[in-house]
Parts: sequence; C-alpha cells; structure tokens
Amino acid sequence: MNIIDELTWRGAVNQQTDAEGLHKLVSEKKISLYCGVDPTGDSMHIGHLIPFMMMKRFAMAGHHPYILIGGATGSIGDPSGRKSERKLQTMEQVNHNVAALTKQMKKLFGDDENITFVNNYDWLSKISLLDFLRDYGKLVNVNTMLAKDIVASRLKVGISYTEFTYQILQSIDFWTLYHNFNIQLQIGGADQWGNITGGIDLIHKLDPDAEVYGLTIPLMLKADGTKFGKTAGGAVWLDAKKTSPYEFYQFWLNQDDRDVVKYLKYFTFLNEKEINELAEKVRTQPEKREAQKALAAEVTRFVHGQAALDQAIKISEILFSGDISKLTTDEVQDAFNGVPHVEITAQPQNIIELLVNTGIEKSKRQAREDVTNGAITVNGERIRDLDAVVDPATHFDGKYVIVRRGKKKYFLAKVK
Ligand code: 545
Repeated sequence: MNIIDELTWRGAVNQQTDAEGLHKLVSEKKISLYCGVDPTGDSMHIGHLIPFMMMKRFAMAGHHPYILIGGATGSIGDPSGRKSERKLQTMEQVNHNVAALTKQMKKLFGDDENITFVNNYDWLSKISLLDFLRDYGKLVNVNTMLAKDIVASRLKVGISYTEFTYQILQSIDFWTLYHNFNIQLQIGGADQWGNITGGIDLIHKLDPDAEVYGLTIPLMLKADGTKFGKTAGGAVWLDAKKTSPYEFYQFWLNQDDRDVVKYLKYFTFLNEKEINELAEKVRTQPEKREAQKALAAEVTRFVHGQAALDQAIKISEILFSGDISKLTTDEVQDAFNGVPHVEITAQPQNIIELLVNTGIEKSKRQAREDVTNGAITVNGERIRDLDAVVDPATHFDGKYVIVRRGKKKYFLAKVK
C-alpha cells in the first residue's frame, strides 16, 4: 500500500489533478510536497489540522513534507470559503500570529526531522511590483482567474483587486518551492483546489516539462448533518488556553458511533488492523465506547501530550464518579473551562439560599425538595440538612464551589 492508497483507504482523497500519475510517482520515489497555513489567527482548530496529519503520514512513508507558514499571504487573506471581503490585519497582528502558529506547528510536527518549515514572506516580500507584473502577471489569464469558484461566487458582492490576486501569490509559492526544492505536490482542504491548480498552471507556463500534482482532502461532514468540529462553546482549538485538554478529550469521547471510525482514520496514526478491530467493537459492543476512548486518547496525546491526557482522563473519571474533592484547583478550572458558571460571595451561606440565589434551583420549594431527597452534593459531599451552611473557604483554595444536582448536572460557582 503506497501513501496514496493509504490516504484513499482513510477517506482523505477528494480531487487529484492526475491520480494515475501521482500514484505512479510516489510508488517509484520519495517526493517532496507541501501544504500552507495562513496566520489569520493565532491557533489552528481541529479542522485546520487535517491536511497536516496527512503530511505526517507522508513523512512516515519516507516522503519529505514542507509546512509553509504564510507570512506574506496571511497579510492579504485567502478569499476561499468566505462570503465577503476580509478586514486587513495589521502587520503586527500577522507577525504575532506567525510566531504563535509556528510554535504550535513545531510542537506537533517539529520533532520529525523529515518535516521542513518555510515562510513565504522570505520570497514574496522581495518581488517588486514590476517584477510581479512582468514575470508572473503576464502568464496568468484573468478569464481563468475569474472562473475559479471562489472568485465567481464573489463577483456579485464584489471582490477587491487584493483578494482577487491572492491566488497568484499562492501560485508563485508552488513555483518557488518546485524550482528551489523540487516540491512536486501540494495538498490542502477542498477549498484550496482553485489555488493549487492555479499553481500547477503557472509552473507549466514556466517549465513545460515539470511534473507536479495537486491533491485535496474532502470537507469533513458529520452523520447528523451538523458542522464538524464545533461544540456549544464554539470551535475545538489546538491551543490549550482556548480549549482545555479536558474539553478536547471530551469532544472526541462524545462522538457518534456513525462518525467515530471515520475520525479514527483521519486523526490517529492507528493502522488498518487496529482501526478495523475498533470498528468491529462499535458494531458488537457499542455501549463500551472503546473506539471513542481510543480516538480521544490518541488525538489528545498527539496534540497535548501524555501528561495532559492522563489529567483529562482523571478529571473525566472524577466528574463521572462524583468524587469532586479529589480535583485540584487547576483541574477544576480545566474541567469547567467554557462551561457557564455562577458567581457567589465568600460569605458562608445557607444551602437553600445558595441554590436559589445562583439560579441552580428555580424556587425554594424545589431546592428544599432536592436537598431532602439527597439530590444535591456540594464539593462532593451530599447535603440533606435544610439548615446546612456552605462555606466557600473550605475547598479549592476558596475559589470555587461545585454543586451537583442529580447524577450528572454540575454547576460551578466562582467566588467573587
Ligand atoms: C498559503 C500559501 C500557500 C499555500 C497555502 C496557503 C494557505 C491557504 C489557506 N489555508 C487555510 C488556512 O486557514 C487559516 C488557519 C488559521 C490558523 O488559506 N491559502 O490557512 C486552511 N489550511 C488547511 C486546509 C484548509 C484551509 O490551513 O488546507 O482547507 C482547512 O482545512 O482552509 O502557498
């Protein structure tokens, strides 16, 4: 099985410029390839990760991937997939994002000596306007540019000359990388097809004998029709400050049986045999959720490391068992990051008042009933006494009080 067969098995091939030619090329020799990311933000989310996971698979198969950070293109912004014109970022923002993204990428892929990093600011910023127009502009047909889906879909609302020109910048990149490093393949998400084929056309104008290819990966779809990679709290970020490792772990753990095998193929380095075994478990013992557990463990370890995975599992087990007092203050913060919270004062207060004032219970009558029935625990301790007093100072460095109603519903109260 060569790398293209593997990607096909993983469901990761959408369009290819020349499927037969590329299949033959990667069977015959180890190639160099690239995929770019623009610093339009300071972190990737799991959707952005997909082509880079595939690049890692190329590296594992002995090929040589280049990760391009778009220091230049990011200062313009790709119109692909957007309905309206972008607001330009300041160069300060761009540089800040370049640094943050490079750090994130290096953390994920930098250990692999077969993966090289480049930044297109290094060559694009050096081309003068006249050189641009004479060396490249002359080779590109405006009619072809206008026909690209991305541009065509923007013609009604309008597109600036700057965003219109974006595809030429990405094309110059492919040419530069082909010319300097013999990079023969560019990959990207399905939205990158127009930019990738634009590059191939430009290369052929400059070097008619060049053997270069493009491959895109399908847009990830969920079985229930909702958007992949979103939670109630928004996107699932790779930055632990935006999505805590616990939330990240839970996201994967909660995937539907109908999607889990697809995600194992995309987001883990488990092999065909291992994934087939997990797929079998989804069929025979879905209640054990072994495939989801394997998925969550593999992806969380890859993105956040073993220690963060261990902690995410610990928090999950504690929340499940209700043994809350075993959490550290930091773990409480992680576990409840992004979950709505209520605020309370540091003063000790009666349990019924606390439940009603924070909105955890709708009425005093309901609060009394739940307490009497033993449905309420505070910091892991069941409270049945209607006169009980809750003192926020006793747990979690006096910063939090955790109330649980019933088996599963947790409320976090932050001490003001
Ligand atoms: C720039 C210069 C090149 C080659 C590629 C580029 C970037 C490309 C692009 N890619 C997307 C992107 O998103 C912003 C991430 C914010 C942190 O815009 N023109 O940079 C996404 N890409 C990954 C996949 C993608 C794509 O990074 O290709 O399809 C998402 O899955 O949208 O010479």
